[in-house]
Parts: sequence; structure tokens; C-alpha cells
Amino acid sequence: MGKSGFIPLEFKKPSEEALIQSADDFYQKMRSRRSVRHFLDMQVPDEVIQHIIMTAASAPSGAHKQPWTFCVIKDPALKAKIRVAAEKEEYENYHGRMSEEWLKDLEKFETDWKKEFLTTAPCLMVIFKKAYDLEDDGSKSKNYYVSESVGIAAGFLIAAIHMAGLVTLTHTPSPMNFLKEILGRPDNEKPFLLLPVGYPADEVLVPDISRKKINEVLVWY
Ligand code: IYR
Repeated sequence: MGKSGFIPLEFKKPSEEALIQSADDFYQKMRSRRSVRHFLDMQVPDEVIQHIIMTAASAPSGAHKQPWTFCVIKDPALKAKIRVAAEKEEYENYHGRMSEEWLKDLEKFETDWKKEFLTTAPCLMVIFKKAYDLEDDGSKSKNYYVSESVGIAAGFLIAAIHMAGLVTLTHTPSPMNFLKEILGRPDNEKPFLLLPVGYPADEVLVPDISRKKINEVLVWY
């Protein structure tokens, strides 16, 4: 007999062999992901973008409140506006707001205040986190663990972009409230992350860096 409000889980128990294989397959695909700062000026099909966003929106969230809005910006004029505003803030960051230590840590990535990718990438994705929701009658409804939930959705989004065959970069202009104004988002939304998405520029180079080894990140008990 069914239990009201619940449905059976769709789950097929894999063999141990299949489990090891799928976990390794996914790891091998994910470990080839790199942050890319140079994009090809080439459109991505809307259908692909929709699938990617729906993957991100399938993330778990506190009390299943799904406290996120994903804005996709394709309009060149809007991208240009975002670039001007982001570069204005980043100029200040790189000329006084960031510590010497921070600037030194960034040296190997050769980043600076110029953010050409904001106009060359065919689309920008901005994740907004919703501190609360507004009901139809104007009342507020609470959201829970908003940053955790949106952070998990951002991870799903980055994985989906990579698995689709595209590249991105987690760009964190700071402060980034200009995004809320330019995109005309409501009061309950706060920008969380900005991601240019597209194809990598031809023969693009990425920093020669490596990831921590398993014994540096995993502790068994
Ligand atoms: N937001 C600045 C600085 C910056 C911060 C981090 I964390 C990076 O990984 C890279 C850069 C910028 O985007 O340039």
C-alpha cells in the first residue's frame, strides 16, 4: 500500500564492479575540467543551456525551497554593460582593495581587472540566491540553508557545463550588487556567482597547476 505524500525511489542496485566503473568514469571526466578564461565567439544552442540549468536546478536544497534563480544573458548590449560594471569594481580590487598576499596568490593565473570573457563568451550565467520567497499575496516565506543550497546548485551547474562539452569560469566580481540592478532582480535576490559559458578559444592555454593528492584531502575514520 502506498504512503500518502511519498513515491517509490527509482533505483537499480549496481553490481560492485559497475559501481567502481561508474565512479571512476565520472572521476576521469570531471578531473579534466579546467577553468577557462578565453572563449570562442560562438553561440551555444538554447536547448543545451536549458538542460544545463535544469541539471543545476535539480540540486538538493533546505526544505526543498529551491532558493535560486538562474539568469542567462545572451544580449550583447547587456553583456557589455555587465563587463563595464565588473571591470570598474575589479579595477579597484586590483589597485588597492586586494592584499599583497592575495595578488601574489593570483600571479600564476595571470588574472587582472580586465574581463574580456564577459563580452566574448556567448552567454553569461548569473546565479541569484533567494533569502526568502515572495508569495502571490505578497507575504514572505522563509528559505533555509540558502548559501549551502545555492553552492550545491553551482557545483551541479559547473559539472553540467563540463559534461555537456563546454567550458566556464567561476567569476566572482566583488562587490557584485551591480548585477542585481542591471538585471532588474527583485529585493529577495542576491547575486551569488557569475559564470561565462561557451566554447574555449582555439589553442587556449590554462595554468600548469595540479590538484591536492588523495591523502591531503581525504581522512578515513
Ligand atoms: N574577483 C577577482 C579576483 C579573483 C579571485 C579569485 I578567488 C580567483 O580565483 C581569481 C581572481 C577576479 O575575478 O579577477
